[in-house]
Amino acid sequence: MPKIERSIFGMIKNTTVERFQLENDQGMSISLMTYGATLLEVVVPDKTGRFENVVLGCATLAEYSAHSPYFGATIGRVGGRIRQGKWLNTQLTQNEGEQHIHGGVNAVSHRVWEVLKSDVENLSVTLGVVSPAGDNGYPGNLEMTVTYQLYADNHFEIITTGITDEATLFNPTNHSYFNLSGDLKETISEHQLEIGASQVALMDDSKCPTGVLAPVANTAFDFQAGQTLKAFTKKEPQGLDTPFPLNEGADFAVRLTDNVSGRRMVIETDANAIVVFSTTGMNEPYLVNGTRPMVSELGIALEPQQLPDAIHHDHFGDIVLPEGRHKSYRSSYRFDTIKQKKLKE
Ligand code: FUC
Repeated sequence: MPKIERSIFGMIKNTTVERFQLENDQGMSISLMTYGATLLEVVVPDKTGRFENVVLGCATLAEYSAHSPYFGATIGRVGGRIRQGKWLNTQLTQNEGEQHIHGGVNAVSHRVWEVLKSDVENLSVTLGVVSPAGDNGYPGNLEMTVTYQLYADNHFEIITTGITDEATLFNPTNHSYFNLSGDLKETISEHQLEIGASQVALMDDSKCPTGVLAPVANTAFDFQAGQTLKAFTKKEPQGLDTPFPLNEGADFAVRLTDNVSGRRMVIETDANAIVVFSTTGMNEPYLVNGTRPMVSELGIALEPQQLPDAIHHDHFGDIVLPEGRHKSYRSSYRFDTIKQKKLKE
């Protein structure tokens, strides 16, 4: 029987943070918490049927609030960088050099969300938060919700909505880092990465897009037929921290495959881009999932969102949320395994 287990994950400033674990009939589960509407765990079988976790996280709430690089967090109001934190006459918090990033300081990724609904019939949990007018400089009281829903066929969806009482910016994302080896056995260097993008957004030294969308053909950034991260970093040693505009009508945004465990994940989204961050060079002293220190390429963040800094480039899509208009984004994460090679008889 599908089930939802509700428990207490921890306390932050006298507020209780709850954890929900959703499990389907096949034994796949996802866990999330009310702090940052964060995805904590995704447990899926490998090709031999072994269930293991395939996302990066922290063992405790204290670690999430102290140093998590947005592991699994819901990011809002706007994911990625906004050049100089400027939108017309509005000045947003400049929290990365001169730029604004990931909604600013103590944004919704670092707040405790309210539980709006836990529905065992549909295996879904909906959380909500209000970002008050003036939050990190943004106008309008913005009401956000995030719904996590797990399906019987081993896919889950994240639906994020927003509504405001004064025009504001809205471009949320989920910032999960994946590692399909299972329980962080290997890094992701040998994972095969396919991206449904014939173009890539060029960036300057500030990591903000210049506005140019360049063809990937005959460059290292061509992931259309798939390549391992290792093959990519041979050509581009700094790794990926890169927005890819998705091809219209593409079957998928991203397909990630680990040949060793046989696990495969396909992301589909109605956002127009995927930001890929390969954690290359990210060696940190803290433990991931309470088990091993953060090392380069321990996980890959795949962030479905409208192209970053869209507000400064008309062809990047519209992220202005007008007063009273309800906006919703949906991303789906589908898991299966590739067939085991037939052994000769
Ligand atoms: C991604 C990147 C940033 C940053 C953050 C933790 O979204 O674009 O560079 O390191 O994650």
